[in-house]
Amino acid sequence: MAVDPNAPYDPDNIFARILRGEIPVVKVYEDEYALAFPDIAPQARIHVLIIPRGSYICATDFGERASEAEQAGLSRAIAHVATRLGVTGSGYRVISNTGADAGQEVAHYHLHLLAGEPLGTKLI
Ligand code: D5M
Repeated sequence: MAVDPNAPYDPDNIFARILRGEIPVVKVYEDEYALAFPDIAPQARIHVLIIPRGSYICATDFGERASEAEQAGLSRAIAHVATRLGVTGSGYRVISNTGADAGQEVAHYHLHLLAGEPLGTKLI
């Protein structure tokens, strides 16, 4: 079911559980602001999710409530992940779905990083 961006944050959503270590993931990158791990249903040769550690539902929520440090931290995490994956030269795409029309399924703000092949018009 699509996420309702106006509903309260659900602390038991799957990414919150991953952040608490209740569901194991392969950590591509982590720091005090962000965690990155492979998407379970990859839509490109490389498909990694980057999530803030804070409890934010979507891009609107994150943009409105996250501190400057959290926003800068997530932005820097994108660069760290891309560097770690070795795709800064070949290129990559960062996408975030918010709400029903975008098809957001998990109610914890996340960025999809797609790379590893010519992406054309590929979205997720
Ligand atoms: O994208 C939500 C994404 O989250 C979707 O591409 C699948 C992915 N997903 C869901 N559960 C997991 C686990 N456990 N590990 C890794 N990836 C997961 P959205 O933008 O909300 O449609």
